[in-house]
Amino acid sequence: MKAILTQSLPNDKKMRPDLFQAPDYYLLDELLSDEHKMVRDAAREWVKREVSPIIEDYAQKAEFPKQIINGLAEIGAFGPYIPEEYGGAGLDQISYGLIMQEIERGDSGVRSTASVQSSLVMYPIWKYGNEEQRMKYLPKLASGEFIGCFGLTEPDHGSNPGGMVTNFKDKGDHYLLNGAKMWISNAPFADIAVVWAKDETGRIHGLIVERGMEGFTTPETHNKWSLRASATGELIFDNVKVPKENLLPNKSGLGAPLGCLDSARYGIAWGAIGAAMDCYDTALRYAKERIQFDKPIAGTQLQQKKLAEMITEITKAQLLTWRLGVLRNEGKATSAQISMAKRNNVDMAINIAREARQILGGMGITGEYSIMRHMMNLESVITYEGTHDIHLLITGLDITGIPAFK
Ligand code: TGC
Ligand code: FAD
Repeated sequence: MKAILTQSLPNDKKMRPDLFQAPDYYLLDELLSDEHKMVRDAAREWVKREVSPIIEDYAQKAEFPKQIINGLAEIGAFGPYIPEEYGGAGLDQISYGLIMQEIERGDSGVRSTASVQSSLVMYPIWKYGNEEQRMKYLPKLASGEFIGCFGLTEPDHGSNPGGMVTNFKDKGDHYLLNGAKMWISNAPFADIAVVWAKDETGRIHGLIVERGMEGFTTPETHNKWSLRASATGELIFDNVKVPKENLLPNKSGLGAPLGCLDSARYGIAWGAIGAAMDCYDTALRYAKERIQFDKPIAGTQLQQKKLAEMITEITKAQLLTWRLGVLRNEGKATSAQISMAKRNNVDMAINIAREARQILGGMGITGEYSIMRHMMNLESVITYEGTHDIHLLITGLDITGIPAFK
């Protein structure tokens, strides 16, 4: 192998050239429309051109590459399924999924930024906001002029967001917001935050909080080993005066934020396939080139077992997710079906990343290849938007009718 060659390159060129070839073992392209393929291919090319060459460097620096925001907007990653009248791309759920797959093939942190913007910020404004709020925020979010974040999780309420303590009081001409959110993607540089808080009766509502409001701060969370190219932070509300017109009027209760999660979890189910495909493709190419004991390691039964199981799991996940996309297009997908796909696909991807890393031996731990970065990223993906355990309990509840959370 010529592994040593890239060591003399500047930091921003340290990752190997992106030679990605997408696996399609069951000819799933035949299930896609021309529009799906066009949207997917545009995102794929953009990731190759704009993300792959720089992402390792940004992950090493633990910095979000802000220069890609315009490109994300151009490929339709901000509001893929939001109607065009609000600046969205007006695409269907399969196209949305394919965009997330391609972006996460590059990096889960970049997909996070797109997921949060689309499903956790634009979606609630579109679905739960009034027309004035839609016109004020959605076009700017779609173009990337505004970046948003979503504040649900609190220091003492992660898996159980219904216990949140962040609250607001009606002060006549405004609301007074107090509390704190943590682990919030995009928080350090977001222009607006969709924040979930309880009113004086304990009912949960969404509020749009804008950067610059007095008492609102967004300290960055440092020292992450995962999602290093995504900015994570806290949202602190210290007597923040929120104008009354910033309350999302059309839905309240815990079901409102959870409804946004359905859309984001669906995107993650597709995204995880992208990360898995990249790990598989990298490992397959490496195994065919790497010679040990006078033959390619791809010619050994042990490595073939790993590769064969990877492509099997990817193919199963592709089929599951495509079907889920069809159900979502028909308005028939349930939250529990989405949980199953998120849980299965992220678990599939993390296992593939671990196996692929082993196929690369020592080279697998370096930043010359994407695998270790995917593996570390997926530790967040398996935790956020509902942990692996919580999604299992959601399936358990769905099939037995008995909640086992408490
Ligand atoms: P429960 O009593 O079951 O439900 C309360 C109300 O919500 C409704 N509901 C849903 N509605 C829409 N979509 C869903 N997926 C829903 N799940 C439940 C439910 O019908 C009920 O409505 P109503 O009208 O009867 O009041 O609530 P619970 O308190 O028992 O909790 C259930 C549980 C544990 C499943 C839920 O709290 C949960 O999903 N916990 C996980 C929390 C989570 O996923 N947090 C994610 C934070 S955001 C994030 O991680 C972003 S990362 C982004 C990135 O960087 O990509
Ligand atoms: P906990 O809820 O404390 O869970 C700890 C462990 O206990 C887990 O293994 C869990 O599965 C298990 N557990 C919990 N309850 C049960 C139960 N009833 N039965 C069995 N086991 C249980 N949140 C946002 O609101 N917005 C964001 O943008 C956002 N971005 C994030 C970005 C990153 C990088 C990370 C890491 C998190 C992000 N989150 C965000 C928060 C994320 O959603 C939470 O971390 C997640 O919901 C889990 O909450 P927790 O970390 O408090 O873990």
